[in-house]
Amino acid sequence: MAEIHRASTTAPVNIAVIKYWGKRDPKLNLPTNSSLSVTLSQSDLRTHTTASCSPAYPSSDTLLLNGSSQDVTGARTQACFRELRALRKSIEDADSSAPKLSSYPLKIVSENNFPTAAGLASSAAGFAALVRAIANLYELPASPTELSRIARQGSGSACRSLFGGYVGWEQGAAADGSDSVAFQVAPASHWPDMRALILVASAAKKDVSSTSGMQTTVATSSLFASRAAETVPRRMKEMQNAVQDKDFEAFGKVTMMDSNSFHATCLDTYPPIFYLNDTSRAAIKVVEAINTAAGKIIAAYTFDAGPNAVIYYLEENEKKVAGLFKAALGEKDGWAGQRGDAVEANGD
Ligand code: 2P0
Repeated sequence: MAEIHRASTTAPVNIAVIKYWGKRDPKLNLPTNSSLSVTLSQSDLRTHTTASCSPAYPSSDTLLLNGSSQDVTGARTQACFRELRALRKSIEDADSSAPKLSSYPLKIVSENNFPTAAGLASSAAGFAALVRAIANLYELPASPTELSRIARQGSGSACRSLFGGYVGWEQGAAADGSDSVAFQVAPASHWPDMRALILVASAAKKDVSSTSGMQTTVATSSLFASRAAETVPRRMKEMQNAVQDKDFEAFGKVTMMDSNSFHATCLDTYPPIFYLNDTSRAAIKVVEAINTAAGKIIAAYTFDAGPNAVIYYLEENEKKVAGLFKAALGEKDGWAGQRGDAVEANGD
């Protein structure tokens, strides 16, 4: 029987507190601004991926996501496969006894335990897991930084899911994208009492995909240029300082203001893009009420390309934030909550 080589990994969802929105190079997923995220790692917000290859497999590569067959002929998936195969090929060229895995068809099987394409960064965890599973299969000595450069080509935000804790993505300047990689701002252990409450307002697929939405924003929004050139560079520094100093008030304020700024550029896009809905706005009001009652910022909301809210808070304020949220929104508004910690990415 022909041999089958196999490796598995998991990758966590990351939720940006400084948002990536806009590409200067759509082919390589090179962004118009740097971004910063917190890696969430509750057990049910991960992608689990097994990569295998065998000379006995049918001739083309395959990808199964949550049991359904996916197209792998797209340029992004192909870019990841091509880069990983080239790295494997260099191992095989240097060592004639190494199995010729790079020439075998790949079979990728992935499972998400959260709504796909509903603004919960499914593509981030998905491409991060795909790239690391194949890197493990090929026994590549690649660093997380190197893997982040490859995963970025699958989906921009995926590069941030190769690290744990607090993670930046440097926009870089090189035309080939070699310096557009993720870096760890701080491990989760640096600020371990950070918590995230995920409020799922809708698990439906979003109307406007991030990829097309951000291209329309770059082409039409007049707010966008100042966000990319001035607002985000300033906030990247403020956010890194807030994380280093474990200053929740600064972290929370920048998080909320950057979410607002991102959604303002969406509204400023023509035709406008509406990701927030009435339920999202109700969540913003609850956060404002919590912070007003506390006399300081103890909760911070952020929204990605969809209506679902992520609320960051510190463990010491669990009752005041998560407790109050459940009481205020309850079941009637259709929110489903999930609690998570900021933890390390899987390092395997
Ligand atoms: C982020 N988002 O920083 C921002 C905030 C959505 C809003 O990264 O085209 O799926 O695959 O590079 O990574 C969503 O964009 O876009 C995203 P592509 P991606 O998390």
